[in-house]
Amino acid sequence: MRPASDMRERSPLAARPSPTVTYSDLPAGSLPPGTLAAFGFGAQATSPGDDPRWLRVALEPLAEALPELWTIEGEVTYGREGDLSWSRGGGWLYAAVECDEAHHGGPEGAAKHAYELLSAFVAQAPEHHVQRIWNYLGDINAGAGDDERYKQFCTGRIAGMGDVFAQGFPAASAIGHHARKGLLQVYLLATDREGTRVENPRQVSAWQYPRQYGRTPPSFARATLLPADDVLAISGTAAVVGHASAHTGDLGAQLAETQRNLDALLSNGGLPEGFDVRAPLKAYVRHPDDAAVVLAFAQAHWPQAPLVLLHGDICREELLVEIDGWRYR
Ligand code: 3EB
Repeated sequence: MRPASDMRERSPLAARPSPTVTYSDLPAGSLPPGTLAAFGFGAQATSPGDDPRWLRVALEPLAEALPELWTIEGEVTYGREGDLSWSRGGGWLYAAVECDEAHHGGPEGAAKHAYELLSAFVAQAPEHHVQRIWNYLGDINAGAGDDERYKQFCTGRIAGMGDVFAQGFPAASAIGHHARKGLLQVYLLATDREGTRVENPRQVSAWQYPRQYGRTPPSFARATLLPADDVLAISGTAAVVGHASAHTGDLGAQLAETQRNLDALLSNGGLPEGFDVRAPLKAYVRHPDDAAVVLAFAQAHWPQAPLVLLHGDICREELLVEIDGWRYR
């Protein structure tokens, strides 16, 4: 039997490359041609005007952060329907939901609402293979034991995921913001062909986490190789080994463990080693005072990789840093 990647190469659709992800200055006033989505970071980000493709991410930058730009070759159409914004072009779909927990009874209800909207939208779209999804909620570690807000979010997320996610979970990040109370932001990248999920042999798959991490295990894959086979979309990656958090209280050791996990994902996904100039990364840092250490680590190990450093809480209280991003071939 031929490997799946070989079959993809024979499909006429497979020639269509993945969106290009960069951190770049936006021209004033309007988004550049081919923009599928654009993200500003934090309260000071400059909006290009009322455009459904633009999202203000509720995480504050801890160093200078240019906007994140997703571009494709070809025409992009876009619109808004209630809490949901979308854009599509070249076989790619961006969709985002922003909502207020107060209208949905808390983090569980808000997550269910957001995922129901996204699932329903994606289900009727030709681009119904969700590859990658991002989640930002406030006070992520508030609440004790099974009532921790992140765990409530996980329960609502799986409840709202429809059949579109039944084929397997997308790569994801779930990060705590410090912006408007009750704000939930969820956005995704989907496409018209199946990607390849990649797990990390150093880690238990998240959906198989044991009961101690909550009633509902988190529903995400560690990474996705996008169908054009040209880029690995890497989930939020932290110092988790097996299912346990490693190196509580030790930022340097957590960074080194995170790097081993990232390297394992590259290797398991069949990507070349390391993060070069075509590997835009994000580091989420729990304590702003740790930003300089995280930045120095990234500069020492991935000097070429574009990096955005954000103030974000990791979904396990003992974890100090998490890194995600893209690795193009
Ligand atoms: C971990 O490895 C750290 O719930 O979507 C990383 C990426 C984590 C995504 C999610 C959670 C999520 O378990 C936490």
